[in-house]
Amino acid sequence: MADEVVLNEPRDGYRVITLNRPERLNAFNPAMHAALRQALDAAAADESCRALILTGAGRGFCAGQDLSDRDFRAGEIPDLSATLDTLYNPLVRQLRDLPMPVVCAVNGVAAGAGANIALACDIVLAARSARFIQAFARIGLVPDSGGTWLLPRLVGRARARALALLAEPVPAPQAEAWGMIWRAVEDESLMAEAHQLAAHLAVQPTAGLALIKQALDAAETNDLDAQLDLERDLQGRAGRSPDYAEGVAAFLEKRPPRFSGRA
Ligand code: T3D
Repeated sequence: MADEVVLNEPRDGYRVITLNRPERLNAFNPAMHAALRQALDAAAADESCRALILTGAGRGFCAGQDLSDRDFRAGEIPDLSATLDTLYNPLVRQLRDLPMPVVCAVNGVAAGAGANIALACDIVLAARSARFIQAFARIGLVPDSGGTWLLPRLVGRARARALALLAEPVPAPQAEAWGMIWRAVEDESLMAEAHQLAAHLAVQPTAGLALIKQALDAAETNDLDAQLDLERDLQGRAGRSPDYAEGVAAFLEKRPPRFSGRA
């Protein structure tokens, strides 16, 4: 297991996916991209998996692209558009489209694409000692993996610009104060809190939560009129789900609901 670049651990109702190249702060190489995509595919295909935790092994969450794969001494001029097209963009799309909530447990530094992949998750918890760095400008690149889209929406235009242009680290408590992440927690309690959240989400109306994700994603580009129409359509689907009937019955019978998670 120590030589697997992504660990995929099933728990009761959810999975823990761990980036596992700690000697490089879990920087992405092609093998880690492939293993992560495969782990996400497996989770999406598993009906019993109703939430995910994404975290990193060792002292970092993810340092973005593995820069030791970029050897200019060999005369290579990498085609970074192709890397984004084939590796990072499909990964971000896959993460956003998963039919269950993803809790990102940011255990340490999250830099470059590593920061933006964390921010693309549904609920971001971070250890107080973790930091987020839009490291791209330090090496002449543009924030990718959705960073230029996500950051202004999360922290506003002024902060997004300064973060991208200065590439300064944002400590987790600051990220929480700015609304960039859900919560910064004590380092020692990070994983316990992530498990608690995932276990809670794993017994919620999963299909309904997927519709909520869909509505909030669409709201980023829809006008109010279009969003009202979408809410009508999604609510129609939610209202036909067995979990809606169960939620109402549980409320009326004054008992905890037993959600199946199905549509
Ligand atoms: O290329 C494309 O396909 C386009 C896509 C780009 C997406 C991107 O993510 S571009 C941005 C790439 N990432 C970075 O520029 C971040 C580089 N890393 C750092 O700036 C620092 O390591 C950190 C700020 C993240 C952490 O600093 P620190 O002082 O805590 O740790 P460190 O000593 O720098 O790193 C520890 C080890 O991890 C070290 O190895 P060593 O010396 O112990 O053998 C370091 O070289 C290695 N490491 C860290 N980041 C990377 C890395 N090795 C390869 N690639 C990395 N990105």
